[in-house]
Amino acid sequence: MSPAKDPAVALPRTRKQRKRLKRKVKIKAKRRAQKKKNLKEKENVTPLVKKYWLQRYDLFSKYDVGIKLDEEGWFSVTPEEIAAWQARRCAGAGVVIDAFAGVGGNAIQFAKVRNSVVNPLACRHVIAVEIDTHKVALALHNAKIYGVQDHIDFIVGDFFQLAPFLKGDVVFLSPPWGGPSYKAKENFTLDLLKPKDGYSLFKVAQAITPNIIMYLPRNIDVLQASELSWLSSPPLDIEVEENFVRGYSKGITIYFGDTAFS
Ligand code: MGP
Ligand code: SAH
Repeated sequence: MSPAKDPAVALPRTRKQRKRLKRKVKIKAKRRAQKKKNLKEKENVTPLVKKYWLQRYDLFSKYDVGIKLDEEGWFSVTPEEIAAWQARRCAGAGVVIDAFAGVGGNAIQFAKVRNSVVNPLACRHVIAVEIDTHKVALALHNAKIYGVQDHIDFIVGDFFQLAPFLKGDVVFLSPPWGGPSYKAKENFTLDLLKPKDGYSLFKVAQAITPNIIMYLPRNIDVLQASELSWLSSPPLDIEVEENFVRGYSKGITIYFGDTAFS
């Protein structure tokens, strides 16, 4: 067999074969570069962030496209699978207010549902409120990666001050839980939420709409949180759901009003 005919040493002869080989080489080089980038990144993350960095693709499936987070963003962002589920749960809502938008984990998924073929009317627009200017910049950047920036209005400000001026069909509340040390409490009560307790927060949201979704710690006092539904007369419908990623519990979502059993 001549060397040219030996498949082991055969060189690509047709244009198509050459193109395919070029593409393969490019992909391999890209993978190598990404691996190198990841190793460098791993060395640079703070000890606190390391655990969350290892879960980066659960947080944002498009992480490698250039997602950016700050330290609080790393430990607070809602994992993508959970955020996507919560977004699907408020199908039919025209405007969703994400009161504590962080680096955009939830806002992006709320805005994405709009493009859904299954329900083209779902979650038309997102109003994303966030007090930290830097986080808003990160959230906008991340929203661009997912191509949903045109469906989100980012507002820099304090939700408690802005609430009286906001209109929406659903309010989503994922406030700070006081950092990763929230787990130290056996029973996480509503007064531990930041910057204000859960009752005050709920009342402020309720003035906008009874359709409220709260993302809370997995050690939340569920009975106490469920009692928020009694702040309305008649009491709001309520549904409590535990959220898992890869079999690990990550948080509890409570749906009130029309978002319950939707
Ligand atoms: P975690 O318990 O700190 O991480 O957060 P993990 O990987 O479950 O660690 P383990 O050691 O307990 O197994 C779990 C999830 O809770 C995060 O992915 C965030 O979605 C959410 N979360 C955590 N914190 C501290 C906050 C917070 O302050 N606010 C909000 N809204 N979400 C948070
Ligand atoms: N769901 C978000 C994470 C929210 S973490 C995500 O998936 O990315 C809670 C966020 O609330 C933090 O980013 C914090 O800066 C913001 N925050 C704290 N107090 C606030 C207030 N009064 N109004 C609006 N945002 C606030």
